[in-house]
Amino acid sequence: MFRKILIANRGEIAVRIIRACREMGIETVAVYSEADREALHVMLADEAVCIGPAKARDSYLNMQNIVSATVLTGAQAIHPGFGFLAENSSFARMCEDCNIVFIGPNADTIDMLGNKSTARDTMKKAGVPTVPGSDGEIRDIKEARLIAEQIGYPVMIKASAGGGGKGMRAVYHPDYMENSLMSARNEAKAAFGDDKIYIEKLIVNPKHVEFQILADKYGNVIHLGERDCSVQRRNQKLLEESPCTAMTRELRLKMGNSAVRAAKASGYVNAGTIEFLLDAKGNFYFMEMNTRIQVEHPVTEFVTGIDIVKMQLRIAAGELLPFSQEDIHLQGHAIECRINAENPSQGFRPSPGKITSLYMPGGPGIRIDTSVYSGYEITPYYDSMIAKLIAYAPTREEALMKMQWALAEFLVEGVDTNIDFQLKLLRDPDVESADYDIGFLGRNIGRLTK
Ligand code: MV4
Repeated sequence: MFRKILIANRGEIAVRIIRACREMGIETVAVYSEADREALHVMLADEAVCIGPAKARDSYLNMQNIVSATVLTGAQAIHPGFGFLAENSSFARMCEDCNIVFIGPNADTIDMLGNKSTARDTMKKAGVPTVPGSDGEIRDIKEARLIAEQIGYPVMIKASAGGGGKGMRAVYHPDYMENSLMSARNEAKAAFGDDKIYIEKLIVNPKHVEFQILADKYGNVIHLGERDCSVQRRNQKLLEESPCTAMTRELRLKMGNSAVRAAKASGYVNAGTIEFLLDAKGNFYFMEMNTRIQVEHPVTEFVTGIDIVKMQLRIAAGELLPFSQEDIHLQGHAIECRINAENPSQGFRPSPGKITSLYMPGGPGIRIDTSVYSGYEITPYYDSMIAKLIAYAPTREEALMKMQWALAEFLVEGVDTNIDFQLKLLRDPDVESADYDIGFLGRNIGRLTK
């Protein structure tokens, strides 16, 4: 096992990784920008290195400074967390070249899965259900029209280098194909410097159901069940839960097998997530594979009893998975609400500032992953998430009620938060019945932000 690792991230995930390391007797090195001098992860780590000014591109995205800090402190491995460099294959390759263990999949796997079109083709070959669509990229409008006629409208134009919805356009009629194709290419070019696109059948009102997988270096791959992440706004998740209420035993078996097959087909190692679209008839389709630990991982940790971050460290250190698929049993129900310093009634505008007073809930089945404290100054440089509140109980009804009471207890003064919005969301009949899909929030946002 590593003697010392460097955490190339900040905020609550950096604190989460430090906690896992401490319990494993691994020394920790934090990196921080000049704006994060007072940050919690800097205080909790054994060592801390300032890697640059506030702007992410000069600090948390500064590969050279991060690798230098790793070499200077004698850390054997880097945990990238999520966001920043977590899915950057050049960074993973730089670590490999400098004989530093990158805690995640190798650079080639990140490259292959980062290209949404090659990822799709890989999954298709592996027999993982994919959305009907083009074989690889679309060259011109003629080919786009042909493919769309073959699969039938409505279709979805997607950017190969994409993800997160950028460069994506739904097309409901041939007359709109040319303009949609052009605007998708322009957006993809602007966002990723790559305007390649592909086309899929549009799946109407699906759920976003993702499967957590763990894969060791010896070809052993298991899944840890699913998370329903359909409550999203502009591809930002707000609420996640496990298990997914639309899941049946046989559907979980089929989707779980597909997730494992997807990981094996991509030579995946470490923790990863396979995202599926699940339609109302129970058909599921591969959407994307995320090559990092996810924000919502605590939901899966509650229902499986497995510490996913510790598993990442053990896999990266070359250990065999200590369990097989038969050992994984989901128990109870977990719900996560993301607490953001933002103002939902003003278009979710971020609300940086000093937290003048903070009271966080607790009690049986309540977990809070956060890096804020009373007196902490939330800076405008990074994302607005200040805490993840997770509620766990034997049934979904109890978990929902526990979450509502915890949100009602949660007190943050000095900045605006989305706590009241989350409370309204949880009381919504469609959320209470779990009868929601990816369009739910878009359809109800007006009523929920009044
Ligand atoms: C889709 C889709 C419907 N049909 N693909 C959104 C970003 C990226 N993850 C892919 N996304 C979608 N791909 C087909 N063929 C709908 C979405 C989508 C979505 C997916 C999951 C969660 C939220 C979403 C919000 C808008 C669109």
